[in-house]
Amino acid sequence: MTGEDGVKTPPARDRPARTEENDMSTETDTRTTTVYQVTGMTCGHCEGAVTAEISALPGVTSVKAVAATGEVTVVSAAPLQEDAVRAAVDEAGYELADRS
Ligand SMILES: [Cu+2]
Repeated sequence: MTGEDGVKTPPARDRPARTEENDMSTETDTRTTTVYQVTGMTCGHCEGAVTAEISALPGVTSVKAVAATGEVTVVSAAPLQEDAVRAAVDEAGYELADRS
């Protein structure tokens, strides 16, 4: 995300709205919403498996997995360690895509 010369983009955390393609953590009060990209999900069963595994992580309050887009939206009390999320997704049989 390179702006024009002299134009500074404000820090991400200061901006309330985010674009879908920029899947980074957003802090809202004490809750953190993070959108992860998971590869390999094809149906509701996949969504359920990923949701169940990530829901089991400490501090996670909400998980919404969408097989069609591969997006998994996780709401947690504190920012999650990506390694932990990756392990949970792996446990479910899928793969967490690298962020870019
Ligand atoms: Cu499936």
